[in-house]
Amino acid sequence: MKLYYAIGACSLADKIALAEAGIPCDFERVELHTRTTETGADYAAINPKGYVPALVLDSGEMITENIAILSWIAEQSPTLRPEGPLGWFRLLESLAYISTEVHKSFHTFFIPDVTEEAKEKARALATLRLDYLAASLGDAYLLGPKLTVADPYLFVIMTWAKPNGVVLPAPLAAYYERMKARPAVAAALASEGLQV
Ligand SMILES: N[C@@H](CCC(=O)N[C@@H](CS)C(=O)NCC(=O)O)C(=O)O
Repeated sequence: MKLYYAIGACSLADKIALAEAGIPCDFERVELHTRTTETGADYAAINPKGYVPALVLDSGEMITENIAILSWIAEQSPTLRPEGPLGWFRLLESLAYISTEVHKSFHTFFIPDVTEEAKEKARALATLRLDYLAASLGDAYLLGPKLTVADPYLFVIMTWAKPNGVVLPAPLAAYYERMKARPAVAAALASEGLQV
């Protein structure tokens, strides 16, 4: 199995979730500017979407999109999804919110030459989305007392907050430190040379 990733990108969520699940995986770095991988391969030929993450299974089949990859990991490792009859749907609800509302609200910061006015609007939107999560945070993690695959996704997006002037609400700042202290998270950050 191989995860195509870029340094500090949302693919870090999948790397953390794979480690938390104990699923062995190889990693190949993608240079997003050139769409080539560290082995010199043409990434666009591997994943025509051109962006990370992409997970190639041992069968050779490829899964893209964080929601799909993280759901696949949760299916392999049921401890990483919430329990109860609505557990699976709570997970999808959470992944969808993180992807389409929180992740998307940070998109502006990665557009080259974006105006300060656009950044200010993006900060306001990101804060609104994070405020909702701060208010609905579970006992220790997003969906309750135990970690699910939604947590690494939210955590990785939160690593982009400070460098872009987005202030984390207090409950999320504490949650951020809790996540950082997990060995799988610390190891994944170190593997990409990140200090967050
Ligand atoms: N819809 C995709 C979005 C993934 C995404 O935004 N990837 C970013 C890194 S966080 C990327 O590769 N951007 C480079 C590009 O779009 O060219 C998903 O949720 O997996």
